Amino acid sequence: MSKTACPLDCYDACQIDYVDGKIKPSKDHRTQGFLCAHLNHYEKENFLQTPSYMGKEITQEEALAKLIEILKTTEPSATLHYRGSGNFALMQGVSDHFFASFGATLTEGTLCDGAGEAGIINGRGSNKNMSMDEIYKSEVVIFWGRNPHTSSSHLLPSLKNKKIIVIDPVKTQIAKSADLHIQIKPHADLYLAMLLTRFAHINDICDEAFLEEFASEFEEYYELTQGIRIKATLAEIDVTLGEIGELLALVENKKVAIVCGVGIQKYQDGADVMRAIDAFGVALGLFAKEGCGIAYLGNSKEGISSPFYTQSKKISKVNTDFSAFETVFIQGANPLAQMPDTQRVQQSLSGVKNIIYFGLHENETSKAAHLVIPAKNFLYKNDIRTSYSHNALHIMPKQKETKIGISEYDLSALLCQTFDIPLQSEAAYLAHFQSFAKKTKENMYEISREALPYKNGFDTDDGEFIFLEEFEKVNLSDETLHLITPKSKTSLNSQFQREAYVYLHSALGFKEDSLVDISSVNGIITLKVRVNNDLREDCVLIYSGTPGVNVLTSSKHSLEGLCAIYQENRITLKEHS
Ligand SMILES: Nc1nc2c(c(=O)[nH]1)N[C@H]1C(S)=C(S)[C@@H](COP(=O)(O)OP(=O)(O)OC[C@H]3O[C@@H](n4cnc5c(=O)[nH]c(N)nc54)[C@H](O)[C@@H]3O)O[C@H]1N2
Ligand SMILES: Nc1nc2c(c(=O)[nH]1)N[C@H]1C(S)=C(S)[C@@H](COP(=O)(O)OP(=O)(O)OC[C@H]3O[C@@H](n4cnc5c(=O)[nH]c(N)nc54)[C@H](O)[C@@H]3O)O[C@H]1N2
Ligand code: SF4
Ligand SMILES: [Mo]
Repeated sequence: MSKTACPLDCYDACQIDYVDGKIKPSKDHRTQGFLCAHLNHYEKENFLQTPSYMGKEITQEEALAKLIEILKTTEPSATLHYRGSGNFALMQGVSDHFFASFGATLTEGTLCDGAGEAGIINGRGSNKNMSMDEIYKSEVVIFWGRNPHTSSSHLLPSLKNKKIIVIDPVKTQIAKSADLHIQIKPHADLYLAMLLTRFAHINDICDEAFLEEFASEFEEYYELTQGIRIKATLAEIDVTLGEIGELLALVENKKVAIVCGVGIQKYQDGADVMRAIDAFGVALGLFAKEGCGIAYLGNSKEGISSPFYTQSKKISKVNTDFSAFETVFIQGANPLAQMPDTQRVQQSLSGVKNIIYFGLHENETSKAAHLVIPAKNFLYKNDIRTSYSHNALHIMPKQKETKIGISEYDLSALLCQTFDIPLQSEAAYLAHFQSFAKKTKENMYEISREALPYKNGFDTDDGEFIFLEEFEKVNLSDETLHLITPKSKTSLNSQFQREAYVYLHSALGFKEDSLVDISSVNGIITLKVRVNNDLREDCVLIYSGTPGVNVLTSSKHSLEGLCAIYQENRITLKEHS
């Protein structure tokens, strides 16, 4: 038996026992003896088997020779390395080292969590996450724009004896059994967070000692919350005073975890939304106390320095101008499905002379690529994995050999050798990453991070939390519909079993299986309807990974955090004729 870890882009980062050629769940306290369906079916997946050039199958040697020829005949300044936003283990970064040293352009920004992270850093000075291990110790868990049955299933067993609050426009599976579900209007969380803070103060349940020590500007912030008209705002965001009272009664004097997901921040002002939620946590004094805190999608590389050279010109991952390059090398990403504003992406890629796709699966991007190079999956290469929701570091040794595909390290080593760029051995890089963790038990390594961050105050200049001083008014009018585009249970973004439907409340009048034209300012798509009354009447739900969904989304950035804003655009519907 050998220990390894799930390589998929998921909060849980489960540990695996590889036994007799089979993937089995580890019994460690986080994985708890079960893996989700993605990994249980992993080895039956359709992985890319053969490299191809211009649609014709070629050998691995020919593919690598072609890659070298392309790079030799393109100016480095006309070469772009586009790597995905997902967290697929640390050795993915080795190709950044080659491309940056070569003089290519790399990308910055994110399709994922950047707006929320910017909000956290604006308030606290850094992004130190509440780990899953602390959530286990909480008495009350608030799932705020996070869907644990889909994206954090390993939190579920620990929830049995806790009070559960859900703030989500969708009646998710966890909402159905929660003690309180606030089925809020999308994009209304900043108002709710500010009103909760205001009523926490009025009801006298704030942690005054904590505020005095670490958040002395709280009075000014309270005044800002007083600028919100209560009755009109509650009506606008579709929350009642009763729900606010119930929430505050549930959290009073309890160990509370506020578990936020990316759902709250897919908007231009996503940073401010997160910061207002953080401020509510500050008011309750949820920092540096066991079982208390605010969990978000943490930085999986917190406390780990990169051994790779990455200094280069960088352009945004959100609205990348591919057309400015002659050669685009795409790794671990499917931008033609997952980037916002698909029509723009298609246009921008259409004139690129050499599109190279380096990934595991066939998808929209591999089909548009001139040169396709299959990667090796985690069972056939050495790697190391960290998580964005806990502090484990999992070593992922190669389990078996294959002639199919090439690892990120081997590809980079070949390119570095060809272009005379220094590169350390694979073992040296793996040892570098491992040096940031301590062995705690047989086969368990933990990164040296504080269990209860911010014990000595926030990481701001004076150790105090910095509250929002102003905020943009959000247009929540009901003339058009809100797009909700969350994660699907059956796919991991565009990998695995992808969804193909638009989900609508029956009050919108569309019949099951009918076709509907869905439009936004960016484009129009047609999808089959699934009627679902767990949605609000003002929402249109299309899961991430659904082919076509990003025709509807905007390639503008969040105001802070260089992040995509998948839910900013409003939607109109028409029966397809
Ligand atoms: N099965 C599965 N697991 C995954 C993934 C996957 O594709 N499939 N993707 C992985 C990745 S890349 C990520 S980033 C994580 C993200 O996983 P999560 O953080 O859970 O993010 P989402 O599923 O996008 O959204 C979570 C919830 O936010 C709600 N929501 C949407 N808009 C709003 C809003 O305005 N306000 C509030 N309060 N709630 C809102 C949605 O209804 C949804 O229930 O999941 C990872 N895990
Ligand atoms: N509408 C909408 N769009 C979204 C989102 C949303 O919620 N709604 N979510 C956004 C978010 S949070 C994210 S993170 C992005 C994700 O979007 P992408 O980063 O494009 O991720 P995936 O769709 O998961 O595609 C992953 C690709 O990486 C390849 N791959 C997997 N493992 C490896 C490996 O080990 N090596 C190599 N070389 N390749 C590998 C797979 O074959 C696949 O092609 O999508 C974003 N787009
Ligand atoms: S829950 Fe997440 S980490 Fe665990 S097996 Fe599934 S995809 Fe992998
Ligand atoms: Mo993500």
